[in-house]
Amino acid sequence: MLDKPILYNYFRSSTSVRVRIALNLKGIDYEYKALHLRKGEHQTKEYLKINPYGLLPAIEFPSRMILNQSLAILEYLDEIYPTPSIIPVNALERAKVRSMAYGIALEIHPLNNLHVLNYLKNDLALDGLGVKNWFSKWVHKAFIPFENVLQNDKESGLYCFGDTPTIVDICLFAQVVNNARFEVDMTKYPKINSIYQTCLSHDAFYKALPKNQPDAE
Ligand SMILES: N[C@@H](CCC(=O)N[C@@H](CS)C(=O)NCC(=O)O)C(=O)O
Repeated sequence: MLDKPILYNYFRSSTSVRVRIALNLKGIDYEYKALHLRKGEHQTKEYLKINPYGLLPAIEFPSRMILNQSLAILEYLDEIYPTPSIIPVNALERAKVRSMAYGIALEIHPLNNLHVLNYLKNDLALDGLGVKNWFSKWVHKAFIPFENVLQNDKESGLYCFGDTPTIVDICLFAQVVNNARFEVDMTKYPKINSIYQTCLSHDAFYKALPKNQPDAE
């Protein structure tokens, strides 16, 4: 038996940021196991035994059960450690929060993942500016309607859904953090920016930032 969960992750990985926030929110102590994405440490034989898809993060629980896919991990953590909850209890509200989180996690992240950007650079010979434009394009495509929804939704408050953090804020925060590296123009998103600032002032989010991790460069 391990004495605490092991999080296989990388300081800059936005899907790792998501899981770190949830662990912090729920006060779960964990071992930080860093794998360097740029050095390909997520593709070693050893790590492929942990996550056969070769993606970060993965979490190994004291029982030795291993989970990958950040959203599945967030949902599992919320079921096992329900307080504070990051997904509402009411079925319709749960669906709404999931739908908003997926609007970021499924519509932006997969298009802007490291292996996609590497393919654009190495196989399609896109230069640095081209890659940045690609990255921004998919962010804006989802952020424009997302901002609009937040501005008109009576349920949005200090956070995307009400006044406490949910999986939507977790996904949004991680995405906004990632946007900075690609110089995405964030001037048109006042509500997103205000929620990001609220998150930033929350310890659980702040501690999950790339710069606060042991492998930060
Ligand atoms: N849908 C997965 C995506 C995981 C993922 O793609 N993680 C990125 C880091 S943010 C990764 O490992 N990329 C490695 C690569 O693209 O080669 C999740 O939410 O966990």
